[in-house]
Amino acid sequence: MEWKNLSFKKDGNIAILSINRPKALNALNTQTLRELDEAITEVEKDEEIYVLIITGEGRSFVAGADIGEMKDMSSLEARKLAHKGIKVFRKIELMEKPVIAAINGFALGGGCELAMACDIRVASEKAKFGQPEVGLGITPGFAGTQRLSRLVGPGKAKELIFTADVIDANEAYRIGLVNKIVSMEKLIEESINLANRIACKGQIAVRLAKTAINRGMETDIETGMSIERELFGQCFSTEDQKEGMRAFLEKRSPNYKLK
Ligand code: CO8
Repeated sequence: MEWKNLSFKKDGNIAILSINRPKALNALNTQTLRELDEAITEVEKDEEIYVLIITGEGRSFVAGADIGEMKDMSSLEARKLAHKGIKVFRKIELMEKPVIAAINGFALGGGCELAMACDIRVASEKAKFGQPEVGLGITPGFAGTQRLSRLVGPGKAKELIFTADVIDANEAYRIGLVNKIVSMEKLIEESINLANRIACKGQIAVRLAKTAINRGMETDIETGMSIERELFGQCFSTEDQKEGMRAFLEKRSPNYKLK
């Protein structure tokens, strides 16, 4: 897979996708969003990939949408770009395979929104987070108002969005925006370790669990519980469920086949 603003690596069942536009601190322009969309489609199709890691090249994860590209946009053009970003990030959120954001540096505006569309966030101690849009005279536009409120609660989300404050990794961890903090040197290694801990489990179950959590978070708890019950039942029509339970009883490691 070849792109201008992305780099891609595959190692066993783990894929690493890096936003690679470091001169602009990996700001998301239309082309980068298009490439990200294509790359996600490829990752979805590739049966060897179990877990995707998204990170950024250089000192930034993603410093937001491209301000140069946005500055003279009409209202219609801005809506179209927002739609594009929302669609790509939603695709990441809804893809069956788990996605880890390995946040190396600035995750601002669209960058924070990209990280929040991933399932799990691992931050380097150098990472910085914020929704600085109101400082530019705009609101967040890639679903930051929605995902930040759901992740850290509406009060904290409003504080961060209204003030445009940029917070460090410790504060992001304290408010529940990231799952853990690691050193910059260990960021990719630790993210791969985490990905491998997921990749050795039954992938049908991992994917159904992701669906159950996502769909459950977007509905009431009764509906969420009935979604879980359905997906739980589905597991029992898979060979992996038989293998997982047989392996436990035979005191050996399971050999999952994604069937
Ligand atoms: N867009 C375009 N270029 C950028 C961006 C960006 N978001 N961020 C940094 N760059 C560029 C700079 O212009 C600079 O380019 P050049 O070398 O050509 O001058 C280069 O990257 C390096 O940046 P700095 O010199 O500013 O580096 P510093 O270390 O001094 O500062 C910061 C780093 C603090 C990250 C600073 O660059 C910054 O504040 N960047 C902007 C952060 C921001 O406001 N992000 C939010 C953007 S708005 C957004 O994301 C909305 C999402 C929804 C959009 C909906 C579609 C319409």
